[in-house]
Amino acid sequence: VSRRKTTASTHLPITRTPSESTMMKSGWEEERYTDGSKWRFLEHKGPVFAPPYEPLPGNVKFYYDGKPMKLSALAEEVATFFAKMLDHEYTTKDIFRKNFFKDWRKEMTSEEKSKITDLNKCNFSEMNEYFKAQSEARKQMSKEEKQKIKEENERLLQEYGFCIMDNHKERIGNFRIEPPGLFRGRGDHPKMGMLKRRIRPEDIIINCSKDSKHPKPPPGTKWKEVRHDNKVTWLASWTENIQGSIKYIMLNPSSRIKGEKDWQKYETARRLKKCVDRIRNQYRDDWKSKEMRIRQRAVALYFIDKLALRAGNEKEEGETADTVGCCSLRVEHIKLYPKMDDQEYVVEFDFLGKDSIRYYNKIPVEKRVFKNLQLFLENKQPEDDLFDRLNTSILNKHLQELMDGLTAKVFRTYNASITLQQQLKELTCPDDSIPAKILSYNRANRAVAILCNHQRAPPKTFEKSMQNLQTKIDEKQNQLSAARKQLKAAKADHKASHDEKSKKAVEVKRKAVQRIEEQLMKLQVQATDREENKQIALGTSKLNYLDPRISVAWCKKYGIPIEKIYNKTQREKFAWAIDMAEKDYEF
Ligand SMILES: *[C@@H]1O[C@H](CO)[C@@H](O)[C@H](O)[C@H]1NC(C)=O
Ligand SMILES: *[C@@H]1O[C@H](CO)[C@@H](O)[C@H](O)[C@H]1NC(C)=O
Ligand SMILES: *[C@@H]1O[C@H](CO)[C@@H](O)[C@H](O)[C@H]1NC(C)=O
Ligand SMILES: *[C@@H]1O[C@H](CO)[C@@H](O)[C@H](O)[C@H]1NC(C)=O
Ligand SMILES: CC(=O)N[C@H]1CO[C@H](CO)[C@@H](O)[C@@H]1O
Repeated sequence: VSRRKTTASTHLPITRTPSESTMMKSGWEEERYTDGSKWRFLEHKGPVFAPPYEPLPGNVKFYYDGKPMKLSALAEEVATFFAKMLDHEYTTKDIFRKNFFKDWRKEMTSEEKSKITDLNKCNFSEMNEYFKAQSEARKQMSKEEKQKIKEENERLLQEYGFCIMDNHKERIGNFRIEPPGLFRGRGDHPKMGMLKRRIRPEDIIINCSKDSKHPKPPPGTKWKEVRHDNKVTWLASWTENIQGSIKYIMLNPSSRIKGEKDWQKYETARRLKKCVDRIRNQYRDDWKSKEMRIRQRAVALYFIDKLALRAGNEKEEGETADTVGCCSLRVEHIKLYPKMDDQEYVVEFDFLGKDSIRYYNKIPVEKRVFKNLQLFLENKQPEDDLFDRLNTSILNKHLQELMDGLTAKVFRTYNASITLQQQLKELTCPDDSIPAKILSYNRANRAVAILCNHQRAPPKTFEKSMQNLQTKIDEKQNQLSAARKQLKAAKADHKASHDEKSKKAVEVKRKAVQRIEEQLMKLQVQATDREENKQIALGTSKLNYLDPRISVAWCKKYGIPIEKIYNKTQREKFAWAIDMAEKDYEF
């Protein structure tokens, strides 16, 4: 029996239904194949490629060393990527300029190459002006023109945005291939400025079933390969040239198969909850081990459990930005304080984590952990590894032995979800108004985001929007005192005359005061929420670490509309949970 509805999948009358014997039914999902395959039938139209390059009009010139110079189409295209970014800080950075210039020269004709030898002599300002004017023109487009673009997008979505997987029509997540451009990367990425190449049909591997209508490559081109691998769920893949990583076209998060993956993730975290005590006891024992490698592993595991640190990159980091995870921490990233203020055994962490986000934290640890850390630091230089007998693959292997499917991320998911559940229990007052309850929800969410180190820079518009809100609050307060005065006057009037008309007037005024009080409260709650949210990003934890069934169950319990917690995209992603959460779901 199907328990699940999604906005995107519609049942199609296709007769290739898998036979019952190859399916098992468990939990909410409709069908899963016992032989490890993900589908029996897969049909789609392939990706939508970025539009071809349109050469610049003749009057827009590039200047080299003060003189106009006509570039070949390839060189001109790459130059426009730089010209478009001219106002961005990136184009002033040495690494960016160096990488760009090196890759740009590869696209030049030999004549251009011999002439253009110094980026500082290149003048892109006319090109930059041209793109600015174009973007301005796009903003000024008429309603009809905008409508036309919207219709074209809708047509592409209808044609390419869906596939048929078994007997479902499913939304595809990212069916458009990113246009070429210059790689940015986060933080001080050593590859910033490099040319992100145009992806062509010849780069694409298509995955679909043998007996489906295969997608057609654009006229005059060929796919790299068409394969029929039903052990995977991607529809197309290619290798991007900057990091050499494989990119995939996948189903939308709202699809059946993505929902199942999400569901499994939280089920794994729930399994950890059952055995976390055993794991904790074991790593505590291991702090006393005679073997250094076991002690290091046990201390790292303690950090992952207690601080929700990431394990670190399995690949050699070398070429990418200098970010670290637990296993790759270096001596320079921690400081030990036997005593700090009124706390003992304090460890101070300061390093750049994933996406170059700074992790800074001071926490007291257990004495045995502290002594071990002192031991690990002995005779080491700042740039030496803290855990010299440990790497990410060793740790991950150990986690697998502790529990099937266990990774550092499962600890994050587990701690995030259980923290949300505990916080919701603690913070929600049944008698609160709906806005106050939502504030409690956001506070619980915030506790998790802090745990996961999901910081953000305060938005540029922060002060301004707080001021606007404060103005609104002041106005409401004035309205309220005026309304209260009117109520008082009406009461006095009623006391004097005792007639029906004045009684009614009191009622009307009383209601008005009540309404304004509610509006004021709503604004005040909003201001508190926004202030507390200044430097915390709630989205990542909400989307990736919090079991949505906890939120859904909370909403059902307190009669909060789900729309107050999840926006449209989030509701699509969590359709599986919204549809199934029991009233009293416990993580
Ligand atoms: C670049 O060219 C524009 C004219 O297209 C000129 O106004 C500007 O001064 C030039 N910039 C430099 C740094 O030479
Ligand atoms: C989650 O992490 C916090 C912060 O380190 C820790 O204090 C807490 O004990 C953890 N909770 C659970 C249930 O693991
Ligand atoms: C991790 O350490 C083990 C044992 O020392 C070694 O065999 C393995 O190659 C290392 N892996 C990485 C990715 O460094
Ligand atoms: C929903 O919220 C996320 C942030 O969590 C945001 O990125 C997304 O654009 C929002 N979607 C809609 C439809 O508002
Ligand atoms: C070339 C390529 O795309 N290979 C991938 C095929 O799919 C498997 C499973 O998803 C990947 O592991 C390969 O890297």
